[in-house]
Amino acid sequence: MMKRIIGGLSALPVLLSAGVALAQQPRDWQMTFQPAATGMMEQITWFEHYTLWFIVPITLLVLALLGYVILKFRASVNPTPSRTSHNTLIEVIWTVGPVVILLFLAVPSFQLLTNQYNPPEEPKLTIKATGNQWNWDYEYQNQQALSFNSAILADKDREAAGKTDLAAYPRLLTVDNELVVPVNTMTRVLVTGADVIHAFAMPSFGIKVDAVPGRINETWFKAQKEGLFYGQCSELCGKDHAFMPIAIRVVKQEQYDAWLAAAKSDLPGAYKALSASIEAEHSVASAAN
Ligand SMILES: [Cu+2]
Repeated sequence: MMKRIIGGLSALPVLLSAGVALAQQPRDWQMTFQPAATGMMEQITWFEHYTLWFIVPITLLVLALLGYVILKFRASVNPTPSRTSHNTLIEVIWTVGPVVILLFLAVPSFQLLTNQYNPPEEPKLTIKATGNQWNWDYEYQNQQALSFNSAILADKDREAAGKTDLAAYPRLLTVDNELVVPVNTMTRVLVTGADVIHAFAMPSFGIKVDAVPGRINETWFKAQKEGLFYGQCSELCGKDHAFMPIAIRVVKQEQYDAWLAAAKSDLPGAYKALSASIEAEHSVASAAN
């Protein structure tokens, strides 16, 4: 077991560096969050690290105290137990200490929560995501609306969709039609459900919001990195809950504009042109390396 853990740990940097060129998705033996692609996820990651600075020492302290008590006060070396039942100083310490610790946790926690509910700027793009059993409907609420369905890609359709590379298009996460958004653009997401409660979640963006039938929940993100990002429905929603992935492709503004213009009349063609444009860019980049 230990060997497997250590093996997994040593493989981590390799996996992480391999991940840079690929899509952002869960990895084998992943011990941490996925790398942040938004400022919000950076804040969440910071808060997680910060919290660990409290959790780890407290756990070690309690473990050490327990060990000390178990050894020092075991029956065999302590035949006549003390009858002490109160110690004012210790009682003050173990009341005030946790209160102070909770304050240190509460302040940044509420700050984070406030930031999540207060987008720093007006959205430039609004997308409505509707959860269905078991796929998503996306609606771009621009001057000219665009809407389409996004469902898990069946293995038999991989070839036709040009998504045979399992590293970039993994099983259970790849969809037929990705959500395409421009990089560094304030994006508002309106989330609702058509049948039962689903949840729209994108780990590397730091967003997760319930899709509740009959009401609209709102969240936002501003993706700072280009790439393909994977999330999943995160609310048990029925037998195919595990098969309604979310894929967001973050591209350059020009690529987004071209995709959007083409998508209105020819959605598959728009994706083909977008992939070609991204691939051309990558081959230029790797040639330059
Ligand atoms: Cu669902």
